[in-house]
Amino acid sequence: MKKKKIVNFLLGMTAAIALLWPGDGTGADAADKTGSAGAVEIVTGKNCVLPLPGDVKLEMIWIEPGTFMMGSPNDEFGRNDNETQHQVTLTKGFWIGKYEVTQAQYKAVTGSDPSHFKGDDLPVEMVDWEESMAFCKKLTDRLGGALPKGYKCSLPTEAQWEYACRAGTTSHLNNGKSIQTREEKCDNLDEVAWYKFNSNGTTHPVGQKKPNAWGLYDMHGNACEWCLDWIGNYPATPVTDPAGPDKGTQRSDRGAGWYWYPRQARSGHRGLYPPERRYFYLGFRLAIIPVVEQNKEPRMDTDTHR
Ligand SMILES: [Ca+2]
Repeated sequence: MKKKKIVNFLLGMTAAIALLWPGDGTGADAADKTGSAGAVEIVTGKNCVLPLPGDVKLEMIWIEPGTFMMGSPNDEFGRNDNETQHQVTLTKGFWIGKYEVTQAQYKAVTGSDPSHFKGDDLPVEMVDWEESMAFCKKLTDRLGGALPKGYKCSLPTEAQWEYACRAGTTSHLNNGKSIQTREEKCDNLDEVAWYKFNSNGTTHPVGQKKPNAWGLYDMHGNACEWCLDWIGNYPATPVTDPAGPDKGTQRSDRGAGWYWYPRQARSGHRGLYPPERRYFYLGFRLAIIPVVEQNKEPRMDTDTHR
């Protein structure tokens, strides 16, 4: 009997620890990886903090569902012709990282740091699209049942990214202001971004510039951010839960980075790269997104360029 009680006790402890990291391996493994990070609480409608291995945390902001105008008007300064303005409705809320994924977070999850510029609080860069998605997949596996039903860790779709970036604004930038220079210093951009003319040729610790109205930092500048979609043409008509075409040759990246010029940092600007590319200005931002039937009809493959 005594032996049975001990076994039951150990089983109970294992279950308790597993709650900290549902879907993880053994209790001992989970305890070793999570330290004293505490329980995961991911509830729709509320911000959450993901405890990563080694007491590293990752803050996520809840974004309500809604409708917005994606892309840019025809007369927007510095726009490209692949930014056809159209109405987008996102039927479900989602979470997106308060900051770009940092090197400390990337190391905690993957055990490696490929970044060119080194620093725990700097955004991770030199990661290709597959590696960025692998980070998200590892977190989905680790969080397991702690994720709300029907949600997974992922890169955000372009639409989710732009909706979160704009935070209700329709201006060039998410501080409600405009860009008026193509290849010169821009004071309006300086408020919210590290870019070509204030970065001193390097990434910067995340969260130093002004956040947008929804509390997100560095949506403009610092590291460019991979998004989920293959690049496709926008429709001119309203669309619901878009996620780009089924296939393509280039994945989207948004927000521009420390290396780029003002016009490329606009909320509506679309960056694009083959998924295997790595650059010292290209990282990503984690999202927790609904697994829904995405509308893939309105966009066609295209090879538009920066
Ligand atoms: Ca960024």
